[in-house]
Amino acid sequence: MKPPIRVAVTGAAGQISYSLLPRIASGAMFGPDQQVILQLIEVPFEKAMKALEGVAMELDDCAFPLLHSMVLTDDARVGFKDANWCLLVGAKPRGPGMERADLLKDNGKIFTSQGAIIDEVSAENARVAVVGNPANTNCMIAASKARRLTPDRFTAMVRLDQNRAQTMLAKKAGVATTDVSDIFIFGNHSPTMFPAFGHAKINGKAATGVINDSAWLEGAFCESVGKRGAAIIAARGASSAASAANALVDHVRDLSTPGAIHSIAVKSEGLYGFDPEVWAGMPVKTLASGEYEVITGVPLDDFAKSKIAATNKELVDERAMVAEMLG
Ligand code: NAX
Repeated sequence: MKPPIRVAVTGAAGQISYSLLPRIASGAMFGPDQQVILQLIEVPFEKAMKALEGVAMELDDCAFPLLHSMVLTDDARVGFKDANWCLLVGAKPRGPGMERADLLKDNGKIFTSQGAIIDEVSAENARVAVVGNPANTNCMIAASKARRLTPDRFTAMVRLDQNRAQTMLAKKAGVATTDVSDIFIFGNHSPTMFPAFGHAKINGKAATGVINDSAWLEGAFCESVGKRGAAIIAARGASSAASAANALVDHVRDLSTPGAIHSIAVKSEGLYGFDPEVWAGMPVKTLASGEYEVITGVPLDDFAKSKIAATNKELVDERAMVAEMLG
């Protein structure tokens, strides 16, 4: 058994965390020989902290062999102290009649503060994964507050979009999800993101050839991946939770698995036509060193370029709306 690592989770009493925390404690995220200390962070309200106590009681009742201990706190300085991974799930939801700009600003305040505190108190080389929406821009804001941790330590989650796209391609082709590979997500975690089907493979062959329906790929497929979150809300009466938790398990596990090829949102550095300063979904490969590199040279046709231009514009607009919070 490896010595325990510290995993901080914000929004720990929320619905995604309710699915996420048992997966972390059972070893799905860090492997079957990695003990974890869960540092669970909530807002300083009695209702939230009481709910968090209930979640911790249930985790205790699972008697997970890998769960070393838990810290329950409404103080981010305590929650992020010496954390090896900071999973930023908590965010302010969009209320009725709320403008996107207000949502960006309200969440910007949370991620400004959390980015600075993480930089100050987390472990050497800590990693941050942002789920709370608008995830890409929240991640950019948090990273902009860091002086010690480098921008590559800050990633946002687009893996749910990748997983959704993978299953939709598999269903269309009548194959197993494991037969589909190399489906990458470019851009924002929002309906503008682009699932780059042109590069996807089904049993090693070009998905475009196997499916042979470009109208579906460019139309219903892209639209369904982009609007899947809204479809879940319409059906379930609540936003994606188990699938979002599962995607975060995949995101973190693949960032710790040398050779894994997957999509994460990272600082673009100008690749694939994105503004250099925004955090955009990109294909990456995890290296033996534990770092990752963006996979370059994915060919993009005019359709792909136009989709990337649209999602880039949204990211640039979001950046402009929170400009005064950066740096
Ligand atoms: P819930 O509203 O169930 O839970 C959020 C929790 O975060 C609440 O318990 C709240 O008290 C807590 N919280 C709020 N501000 C906090 C802060 N400053 N510090 C600590 N805790 C804080 O939402 P849930 O369904 O769990 O979703 C969480 C976030 O994930 C939302 O922003 C949601 O939009 C986002 N999602 C992102 C996805 C992605 O793929 N990137 C997909 C799923 C989800 O929509």
